[in-house]
Amino acid sequence: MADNNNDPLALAQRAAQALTAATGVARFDIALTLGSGWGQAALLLGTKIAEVSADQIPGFTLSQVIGHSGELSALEIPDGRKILIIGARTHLYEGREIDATVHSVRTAHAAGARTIVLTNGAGGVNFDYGVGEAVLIKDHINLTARSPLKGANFVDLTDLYSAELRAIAKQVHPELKEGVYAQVPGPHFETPAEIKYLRAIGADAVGMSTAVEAIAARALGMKVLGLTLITNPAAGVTNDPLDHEAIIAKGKSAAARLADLLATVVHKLP
Ligand code: 8IG
Repeated sequence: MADNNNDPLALAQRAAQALTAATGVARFDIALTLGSGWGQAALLLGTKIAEVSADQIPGFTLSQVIGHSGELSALEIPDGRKILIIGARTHLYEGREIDATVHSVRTAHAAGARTIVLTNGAGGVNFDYGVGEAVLIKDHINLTARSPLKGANFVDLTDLYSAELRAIAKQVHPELKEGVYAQVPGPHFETPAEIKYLRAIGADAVGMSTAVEAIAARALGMKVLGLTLITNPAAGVTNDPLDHEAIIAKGKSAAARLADLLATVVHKLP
C-alpha cells in the first residue's frame, strides 16, 4: 500500500498496527529480513501463524525483484517467541525515498522487535569465500552515499553488528567466517576494477541492501545480526559473467544448510 507521509516513524506505527490486525500478533520479539536465498530457510524456523501480502500494510510495496517474496509472515518459534519475517525488502535501486528502504526496520521496531536479523545475498569479494557459504557480517562499508537518518543525528556505529549476537552465532557455528559487507546502490553489478577496489578498502562481500537498514535499526536502539549468503563470486573473481537467474538458483541449493544455520542461531538469540 503506497503511502505518502513525511513522518516515517508515524508511518511505521500505522504499519505495525496494520500488521497486528492482519496477523493477530500484538508484539513481535525478533524480526528477520529475507535476502536472496534465505526465504525457504527462514520459514523453517518455526510455525507460521499468519501471512500478509506487503501491499496490505501502509508504506510497503510489492518488490519487482524475482527471489523476493513480497510477504510479511508471523512465525512462532519453539520457545513461544514471535518472529516477524520480512519478505518484502525495498532496495535503493527501486527509486523510492531512502525512508522506504528502511520502513520495514522501523515497522519491526514499532511492532515490538528489539533484535533484527538482516540477511542478504551478496557477491564474494574475499577469495576465501565459496559460493553457497554463509558469512557473519562483522562490519559494513556504506558506499551508497546515503543515510536513512536526517538532521543532527550522530548515531554511533561502533559495534553496529552486535558482538554479543555474533558470539552466539559463532558458539553454535564455530566454522562461520566473519566479514565486511559493502553496500552499493546498484542495480548494476560491479566491474572487475571496482571489485579490486572493494577488496583493497577492506570489503569481503558486496550487495545492494542491509547497511542502511542496519543504520536505521541502530538509530532505534535495536540489536543487529547480519548474515550474508555468498551467491556468486563478485565480478572478476572468476571468468564467469554475473547472471541473476544463476544467482537465484545457487541461493535455492543452499537452502537446507541455511535452514539449519538460521534455526540454531535464531533460537539461541536473547
Ligand atoms: I545476490 O555480485 C548479489 N547481489 N552489488 N554484487 C552486488 N550485489 C549482489 C551481488 C554482486 N550478488
